[in-house]
Amino acid sequence: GGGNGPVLKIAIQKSGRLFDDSIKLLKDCGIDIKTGVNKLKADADNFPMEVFFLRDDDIPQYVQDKVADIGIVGENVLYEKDLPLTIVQKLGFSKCRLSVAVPKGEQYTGAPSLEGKVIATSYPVLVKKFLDKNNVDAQIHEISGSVEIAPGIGLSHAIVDLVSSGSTLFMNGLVETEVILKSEAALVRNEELSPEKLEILEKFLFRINAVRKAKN
Ligand code: PRT
Ligand code: ZN
Repeated sequence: GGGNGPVLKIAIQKSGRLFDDSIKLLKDCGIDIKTGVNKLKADADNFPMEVFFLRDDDIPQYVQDKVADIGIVGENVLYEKDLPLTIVQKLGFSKCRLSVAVPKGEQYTGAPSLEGKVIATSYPVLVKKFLDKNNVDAQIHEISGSVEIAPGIGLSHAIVDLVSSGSTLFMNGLVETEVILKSEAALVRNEELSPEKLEILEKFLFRINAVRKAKN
């Protein structure tokens, strides 16, 4: 920020589970930004970086479209969007898993147990891939939130949703039966960055690695 030189534009989540750790990562890297309510973007004071605050779901597309050069997003969202973006660095936070869960007491011996069933999920692309890989024919019912209530209200036989502690599943009488994907926050980049931007990215990555090494 500040000068007229090239800046690296980074997209991070506006608020939610990725926000605090994304901001902390920048801070630990010595990059000072002013966050504010309803701010869409902010310049770093002491590093050639501009920060965009977005819904996590929009981050892969913005990086793909070069609105942002790099972004921090969960692997679950990245793979669901299925865009040709490269992970530059996994970041070790916001860890969770995308799992199949069924009502307690229901049999589940593997993907074939889903044959002919209805599965509620917010991750239709990843579920479809999982079903196809296992040659299972099932109906995917896409819902955007509160997936865990679907079996209880008769909407589906099973769900595929993100799990971290497992308490949401437990409270809804569901049991996690198979992990489809392990996920954590990742730094992604656009494939076609200018040499100047790549140089800034290298500096940023160097700092990220120093921070991560200091923690281990
Ligand atoms: O507004 P915006 O679209 O940006 O945010 P969002 O509401 O879509 O996402 P947000 O902030 O909830 O999550 C952002 C990212 O955090 C996800 O894409 C994951 O990569 C990661 N993450 C890590 C999680 C969880 N852990 C998690 N537990 N995202 C969601 N959950 C939910 C899950 O969907 C379920 O409802 O938490 C519940 C389960 O948690 P447990 O602890 O009860 O198992
Ligand atoms: Zn989201």
